[in-house]
Amino acid sequence: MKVQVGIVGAGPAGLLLSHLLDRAGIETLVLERQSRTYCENRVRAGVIEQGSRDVLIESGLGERMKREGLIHYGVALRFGGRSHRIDFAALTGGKGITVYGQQEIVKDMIAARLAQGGRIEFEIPDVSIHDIDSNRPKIRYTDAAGNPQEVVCDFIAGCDGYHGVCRRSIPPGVLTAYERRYRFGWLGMLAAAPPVSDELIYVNHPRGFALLSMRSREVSRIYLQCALDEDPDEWSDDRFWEELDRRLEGVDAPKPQRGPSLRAKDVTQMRSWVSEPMRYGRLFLAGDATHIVPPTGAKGMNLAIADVCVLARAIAEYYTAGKTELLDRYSDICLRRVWKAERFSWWMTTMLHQFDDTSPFEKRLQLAELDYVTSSRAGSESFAENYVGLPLEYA
Ligand code: RFL
Ligand code: PHB
Repeated sequence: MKVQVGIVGAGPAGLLLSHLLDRAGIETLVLERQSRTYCENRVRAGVIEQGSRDVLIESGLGERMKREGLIHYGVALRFGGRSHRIDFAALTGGKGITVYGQQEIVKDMIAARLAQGGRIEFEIPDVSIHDIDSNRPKIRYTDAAGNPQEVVCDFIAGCDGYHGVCRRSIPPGVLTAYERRYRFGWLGMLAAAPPVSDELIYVNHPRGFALLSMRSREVSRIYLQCALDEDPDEWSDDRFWEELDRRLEGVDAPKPQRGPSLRAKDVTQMRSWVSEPMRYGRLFLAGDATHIVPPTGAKGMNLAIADVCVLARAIAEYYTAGKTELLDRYSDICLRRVWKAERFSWWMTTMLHQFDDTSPFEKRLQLAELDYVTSSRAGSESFAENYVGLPLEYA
């Protein structure tokens, strides 16, 4: 079998790449380890940057997001017992973010691909990639009927997340990894409870960070800073809500309306990690397969979207004009944006969480930083510009 671009992974990166290439008349095959149901129900990101929203709408994937997504023009940073609103619209010339679940985007993308005759094969457990440093890279796997398959590609896109096979198929010594791990996690709850506020609230409290987000006007998504080895089963709904109330104490303390969990609580590890370069031979890595940010800045899926926008354009330029310049610069172009998002996510994580090894001096600095960000025009402008998303660059 032959296909122009073989894509490993049907997360936001792989699906959007397949969609964008299809619009440029380029044929793809997407291979995914998990089932369609699993991919469509994995609760992860919730915040879509202005630029990602624009890409989804321009490429014809935004209809349901436009109807059901909630547009927010600000967030609150809460510390010292008070909330401080950052007004994105005023600070960024009218930009905002859209709150719309990643699994809804994934559903929309899968539906669009299949409606257009796109090929996605789910539940493929044994993808392997070969000859990536040649002009005829290959993907081998066993299809659903149990038949071994070999697909010869012009290019392979590794969109298979942190635990995927693609990055691990690059010979040792080629990649350099930069990493920072945090000694805490986020305990997440999805609850049938109306959000306490129209916008997200990020909380710095001596008992630990909290984030009040949402999925709709009826469903809240809330996170509490927790230990890395926290056992979610030890958290009843009541215990979770009580702890949240403690972290919201103070003047004008929001009083969330409680509701039952809609699914098991989960613990997310916090990590900053970049593997460079994002390309080896005819293998191009995108999204979580090549960089991870802690979720505090809400950047992971947005970076995945930005990567594949550049990659789709570079591959299209190869087929239409026979040029490889953009492909050759893919990694450099993406990494500039990746590192700025790494910086912002690390900075927000550092500013908002309790660290077990910080001195009283550093704790005061953290509060001074929050005070600066919320009271100075320059401070809040920089926060707002990064949160709504830096411009997508193609050169
Ligand atoms: P994904 O979504 O992990 O998709 C990779 C796909 O590859 C498949 N796969 C394989 N397929 C075939 N063969 C193999 N060997 C394979 N190995 C893996 C996997 O099954 C999967 O379907 O990566 P992608 O597409 O790069 O997308 C990245 C985003 O999913 C991720 O960055 C975000 O979820 C991060 N994130 C957030 N990002 C935002 O932009 N805004 C947010 O508000 C936000 N909040 C979050 C988040 C991530 C979180 N968690 C759980 C880590 C909140 C949380 C709690
Ligand atoms: C979410 O709604 O899941 C969410 C929102 C903002 C973040 C991270 C996660 O920074």
